[in-house]
Order: sequence, then structure tokens, then C-alpha cells
Amino acid sequence: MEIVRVGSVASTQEVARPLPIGTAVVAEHQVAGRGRLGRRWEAPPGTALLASFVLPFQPLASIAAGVAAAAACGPAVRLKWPNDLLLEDRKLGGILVEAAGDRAIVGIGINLAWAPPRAARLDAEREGLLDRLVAALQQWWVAPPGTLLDAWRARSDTLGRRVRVELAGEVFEGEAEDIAEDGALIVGGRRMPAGDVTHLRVVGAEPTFS
Ligand code: BT5
Repeated sequence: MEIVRVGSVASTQEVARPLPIGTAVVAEHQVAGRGRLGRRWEAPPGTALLASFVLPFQPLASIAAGVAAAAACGPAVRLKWPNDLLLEDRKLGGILVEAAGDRAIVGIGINLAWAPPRAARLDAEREGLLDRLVAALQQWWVAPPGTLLDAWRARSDTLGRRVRVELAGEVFEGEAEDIAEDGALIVGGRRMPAGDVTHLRVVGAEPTFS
């Protein structure tokens, strides 16, 4: 993988988009870092791993990116469907996969020296983490789908939990039962191809969220 290093950019996704497959863009800072659905990704300069990888498109791209990122972070890191990285139930990192023709622009942000309130950060050195991430992406991007889905199940913090799902304006709750062959989450017998999931837990009488 060829690494292109940049200082302050709007978003590494935009820098990576025209570059060839096999390139990764790593930034010190993003002034307009993006999450999914137009949300923002925040990180003060030099405090996070902020990278976008140009890879061949594959149908389980988002699942593969999540498994690879969790593996690079270490055994304590779990996945919240589809691919949030969690450490001790708090969000440590996020993944944004955008299709660009036959390519996937895979954006990964992981908090290191700073995290927003109620989020987590990883006690790791950035260059070592980047090396592990590149190796893990190369491994998991070409893994057979069954192997990939099993790796996601093993890392999942979502399966077996009661969850609330928001999908196209509809909200409902149920148990997250499994992940389907196409990466959809199965909740109470229904397939969720996309959407936002809240993990629900009951501590005493008070529901808490992550
Ligand atoms: C994500 O979106 O989690 C995907 C984030 C992808 C960021 C990377 S950084 C490199 C590349 N270039 C980009 O411009 N983006 C990618 P989503 O699931 O929509 O979560 C966004 C939400 O996470 C926000 O609305 C905040 O609530 C929260 N958030 C923002 N910054 C955070 C941070 N540093 N740590 C934890 N949570 C954060």
C-alpha cells in the first residue's frame, strides 16, 4: 500500500477519491471530517489516526473494514453493527465506506490522544497502528465471505443484545440475532440492510445507551 501523508485537509475521503487502488491517505488534521449520513467526525490536530484507503470494491466492504480495524486495535476492541469500533462500551473509532465506481474509499478514524466526551481512545502509537491496519485490511479484504462473517460475529458487541434500530424513519426494538450473508443485521427476524443501531441495556430501572 502506498501511503500519502497530508497535513490539514477537509476530509481524507476527498483526497483519496481520485487516487489509484492500493493508495492510503493519512492526515494530521481534518477540518471537515465526515461520518455517515452527513454527520461530522471530530479530532483536534495530531490526536487521531485519520486515514482513507482506496481498495477494489467488494460487497462486504463495510464488514471487512470493521473486522480489519478491530484486529489492528487489539483484542479489547469490539464491533457495533455495522462497524463502529467500541472500547469498554464507548466509541473508539468509526468507518465510512463510500463506493466510487469499481472502488471503495474506506475511511477509518481512531481516537488516540483525545476523545470526545463519553467516547474512548486507544493507548497506541499511531505509526504502529497504521502498519497493523494496512496489514489487516490486506488480509481481510480478500478473506472468503464465510470466514469474514465469522470473524465479525466473534468481534460483535451487537449480537445477542436488545437493540433499537432506526431505518428510513421507522424505529423498532428487538434482539440482534445474526448477521446475514450480505452483511445485513437480523433483528427480531427482520433484515436491516442499513440504519442506525442503539444497544439497549437495563441497569436497575434506567435504560442506558451506547
Ligand atoms: C462514523 O460515522 O463513525 C464514521 C467516521 C469515519 C471517520 C473517518 S476519519 C478518516 C475518513 N475521512 C473522513 O472524513 N471520514 C473518515 P457515524 O457512525 O455517522 O458516527 C458519527 C458520530 O460519531 C458523530 O455524529 C458523533 O456523535 C460521533 N463522533 C464524532 N467524532 C467522534 C470521535 N472522534 N470519537 C467518537 N465519536 C465521534
